[in-house]
Amino acid sequence: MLRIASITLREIRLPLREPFQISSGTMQERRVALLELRDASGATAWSECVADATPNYTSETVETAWMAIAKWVAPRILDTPFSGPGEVHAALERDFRGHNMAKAAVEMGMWGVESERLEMPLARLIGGTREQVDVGISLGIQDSPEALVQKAGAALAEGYRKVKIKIKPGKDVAFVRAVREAYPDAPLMVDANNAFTLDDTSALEAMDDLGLMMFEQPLDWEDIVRHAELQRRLKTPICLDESITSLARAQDMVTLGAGRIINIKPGRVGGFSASIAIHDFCASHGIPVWCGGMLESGVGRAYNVALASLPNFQKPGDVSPSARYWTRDVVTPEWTMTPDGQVNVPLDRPGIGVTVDLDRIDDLTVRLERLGA
Ligand code: OSB
Ligand code: MG
Repeated sequence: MLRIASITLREIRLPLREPFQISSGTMQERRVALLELRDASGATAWSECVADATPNYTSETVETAWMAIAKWVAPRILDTPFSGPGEVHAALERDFRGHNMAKAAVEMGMWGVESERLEMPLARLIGGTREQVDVGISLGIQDSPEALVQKAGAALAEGYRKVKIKIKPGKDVAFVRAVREAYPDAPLMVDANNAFTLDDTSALEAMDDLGLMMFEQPLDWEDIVRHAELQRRLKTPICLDESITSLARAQDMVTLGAGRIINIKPGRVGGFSASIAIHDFCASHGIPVWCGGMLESGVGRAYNVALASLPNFQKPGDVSPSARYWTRDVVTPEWTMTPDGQVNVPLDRPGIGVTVDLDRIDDLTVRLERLGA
């Protein structure tokens, strides 16, 4: 029986080593909400909310997620017995609309607590089968094709198994073609974060012959139908990110042919139960999935690595090592990558596999709220 007695909610500020630019904005630092959940049995676990400062990926922000957790999500689950974390998503969906990142932070934390309570590695608790996960890098928009080629080359030399290039109109074909010419056989893909429309797909058509693994979310953040039209025009597989907010949206994608690959981010879909349901559905429909990232701290990364150990996570995930993002992470050990581009799934200890550095987190904390006993 899982019964959460308290949740301590904190916000920390973590400066990125270098700014990260996507089509809708630039991030210099991450504002991260971290949760520490405590079960009535005494088991505890940390989790992370992936909402950022501004609503330019989805509509959620740190502020909205904080409010949703404090006002609705936490009160719904605190002191409430659940037979396991698998019941939590349905309960939250029944009572509250939206706020997936807020729900996910609590729901995933409850999977974390369960893994501590049952003294199992989190990856094993959720049915993970891999001992290592393939790692890709997501490169922000660069000033010039030359700068991008240099970054891509460095990433390939480091061992990354996939290079994802952020694009937007005007910073697209020439940039991606330059990387393709420099590295003819490299596993490359692009991510537009909604920057294109069906009315002008010329850049996407021009990139259709570059041997890219996929085009990630070229069109509107909620769109399925137009992506289906676009997929009919392109041979490169479309991968949906923003549009897949639930199992139902994944089913819609398959029904309408709106994409052939899904990027699963547990925060975006409301947590692990929804992620696993989408994973299983995709497995049974021949749709490969991979684990996306939200520039998580080492806490959120632990959940992504555990999730990516499920069998249908067939392509490298955006689960880069700590040093790609931070001068110093908030967990020990920090996340590292092997020279051939893999991250080891922590299977040698119960729980999420890393320990939070509480002194460091205290130093970085800008607000704290205690919910429950
Ligand atoms: O679209 O995948 C995205 C980061 C912030 C918002 C959206 C996205 C991203 C990334 C980062 O691509 C991937 C990572 O965490 O390394
Ligand atoms: Mg994306």
